Amino acid sequence: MTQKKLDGLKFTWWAPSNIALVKYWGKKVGHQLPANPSVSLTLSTAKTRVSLSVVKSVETTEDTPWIDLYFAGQQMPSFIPKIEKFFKYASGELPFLNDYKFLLKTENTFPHSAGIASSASSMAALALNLIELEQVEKGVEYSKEEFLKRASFIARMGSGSACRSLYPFAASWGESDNFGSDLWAEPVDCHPIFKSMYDSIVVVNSAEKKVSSRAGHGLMDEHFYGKARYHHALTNWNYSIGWLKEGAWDNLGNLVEEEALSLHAMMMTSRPGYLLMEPQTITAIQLVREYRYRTGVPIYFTLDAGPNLHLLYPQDVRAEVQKFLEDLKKDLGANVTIIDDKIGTGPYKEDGL
Ligand code: 2P0
Repeated sequence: MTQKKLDGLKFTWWAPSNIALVKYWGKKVGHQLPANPSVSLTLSTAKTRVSLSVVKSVETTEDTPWIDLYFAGQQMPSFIPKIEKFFKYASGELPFLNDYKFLLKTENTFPHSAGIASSASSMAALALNLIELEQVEKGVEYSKEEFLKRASFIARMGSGSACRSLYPFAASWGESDNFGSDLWAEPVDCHPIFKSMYDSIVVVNSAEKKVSSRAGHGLMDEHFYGKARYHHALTNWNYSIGWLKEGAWDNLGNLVEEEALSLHAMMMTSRPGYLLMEPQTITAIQLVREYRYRTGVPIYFTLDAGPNLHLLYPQDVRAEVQKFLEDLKKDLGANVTIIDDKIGTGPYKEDGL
């Protein structure tokens, strides 16, 4: 086989995780198309580094081994099937994926089992590397805007929420009447209060998820409240876009709590149903609300499809919230950890390689 263009190339990108304010939960018919638009804040500390090397060009056969993968320095064959499935699908857009063998080295800044979804950050970082390869392969250089949009488009194929991890501060994904696409996410205008916001992630249980996201989304297809939920989410999305721009954090914070509980209500009432909150989740929700009502400090919670809480609050109340978090940790017990994160500026390429 002749030496191909991409042989020996290596790129390394970091991409952050994100936390949805308005949740994506349920898909339209097609590949990773959301049933409703969602909007998220981009995190900063919780992120994934992915370096992608093209090891060699290969003759393609049905069972060509595509990928060698290391996670935190350890060979991790169990991670490969998901990436292979992603590459197979993405090769419709990036045909060069069929012609090479790849070495992937990936690591997270947070413990693997911290209960923080790593699929968003890892698929976003991987997609950025793939678009780098595409540029070389096609001999083009995308504008920054096109580059991120293309990476968002490809990241979505690996994991829906990943397509929102490409942008600084806030991103929206999904069609509404007047904005957006189901195929990629876009940056959203947001007020300075959100750009310096904190997210303290309260990890009450770091075990593997009880239900995979993919299966969870699937439960929405036949859900009795499915249509009502999508309508609710679209309404909430519309409010959120306005409040993000205006900096109306109290309005948005209340909506964010409603969205988290609506997501969990969907899971509790699906067939089969899942109760993903733990007793400590409920205790924390009650303590956060009680603290907010008593002091007026604008701290609001949200949840992913699991028991851990994201506590969001503006920079100007950081000092008093730190004290509250110390007490919260004592109330919740010794096994609870808090990961200190904040809203960030999005992915970046590692220099010096
Ligand atoms: C979200 N989540 O909007 C929602 C809220 C979790 C709770 O998107 O099947 O890993 O890979 O598209 O993106 C998690 O689902 O699912 C998710 P796939 P994904 O962030």
